[in-house]
Amino acid sequence: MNARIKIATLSLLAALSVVFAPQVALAQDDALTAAPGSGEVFGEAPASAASGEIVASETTPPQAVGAYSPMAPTKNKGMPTDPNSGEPGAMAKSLTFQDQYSKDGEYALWMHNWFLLPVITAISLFVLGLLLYVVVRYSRRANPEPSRTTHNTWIEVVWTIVPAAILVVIAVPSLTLLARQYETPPEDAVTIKATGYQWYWGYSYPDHGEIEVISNMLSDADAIKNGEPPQLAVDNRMVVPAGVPLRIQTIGADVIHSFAIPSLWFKQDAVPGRLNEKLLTIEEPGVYYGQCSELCGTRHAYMPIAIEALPPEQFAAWVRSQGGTMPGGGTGEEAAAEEEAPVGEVAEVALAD
Ligand SMILES: [Cu+2]
Repeated sequence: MNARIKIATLSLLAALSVVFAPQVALAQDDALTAAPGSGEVFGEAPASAASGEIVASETTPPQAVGAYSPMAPTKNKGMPTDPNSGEPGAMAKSLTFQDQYSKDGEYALWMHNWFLLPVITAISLFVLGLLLYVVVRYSRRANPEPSRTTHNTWIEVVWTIVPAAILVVIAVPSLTLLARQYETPPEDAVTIKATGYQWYWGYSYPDHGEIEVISNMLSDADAIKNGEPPQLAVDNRMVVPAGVPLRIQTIGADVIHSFAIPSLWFKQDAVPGRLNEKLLTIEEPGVYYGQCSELCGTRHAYMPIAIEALPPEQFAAWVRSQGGTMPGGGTGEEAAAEEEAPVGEVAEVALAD
C-alpha cells in the first residue's frame, strides 16, 4: 500500500511539473527582461524605500504643442512590472508577459493566454488523470497475473490522430502570428535606423534631415532621479510618433546585437553588413523599455533601449528640437522652415524633395 501511495505521489509531482513548466520558463524570461542589477527598483532591500516615488507619474504631464520635453514613463507600462508595487495583480503580472502596446503583441498575448495555456493545461490534466488511473488500476497488487496485450489498433489510431489534429489547430494562430510579423512596412512608413554599437545604440532618422541620436545608459542614481527604472533608462531616447507605421531598420556596427522591446512584441537582430527591417506600429504614446538581446560583449547588459512614442505633433516638435525637418507637407514642415532658418541647408534639401 505504501509503495502505491509513493508512486501516486511521484506521478502527481511529475504531472504538476509539466503543468507549471511554462510558467517557470516565463518567470525566467521576465527575470532576464528585468535586467541584472535592476534591484534598486524591482528587487528587495532598497525597493521598499524607493519604489513609491521611483517609477514616476501615472500620467504624462501636459505638453505644449510646439515645445518638446521628455515624457515621464508610466508605472508598469512598457517596463517589467514591479512585484513590490503593492498593486493587485502585480506579482501575477510579473510571471507572464508585459502588457502589449502593438497589434502583434496583443494577438500574441491573446494566443498565449487564451489558446496555448488552456490547451497545455487540458493536455497536462488529461495525462495526469491517465497516469493516476494506470497507477491505481494496473498496479502489481491489482494484477497479480499481468496482461499480455501488445496492440490495440483503435487506441493507436486515436493517439496518433488526436495529437496531430491538436497541432494542426495550434498551427492556425501560430502561422498567422508569424505572417503578421513579416508584414512589409507601407511606403509612407517613418524610417528609423537603429545601429548597435559596443555598447550603446545609435538612432538615425533618414526621413527627418539625418538626425542622429546616440543613446547611452544612465547611471542608476540618475535614472532614479528622473523617475525611470534603473538599467533601462537612457540619456537620449529613440523618439517616434505613436499610431503611425514605423519602418525599424537594425544593423550592427561591430558585432551582432539585437533590438528588443518586450511590451511592443518587437525583436530584431542587428547584424553587421546586413540591414534588417520590420514594421512596428505603437498603439499609444508612452515610454517603452527594452534591451540588447544578443550576447555582444562585456557590457552587453548595459545597452538598454528606451523608445518614447509621442503624438505626431509632439514628435514634430522633437524633430525640430533636434534640428531636423518633417518630410512632405503638414504643420511640422512649415514650423521647421520658420524656426530652423539658420540650418537652412538641411531644411531646403528636405523641402526640395
Ligand atoms: Cu548588444
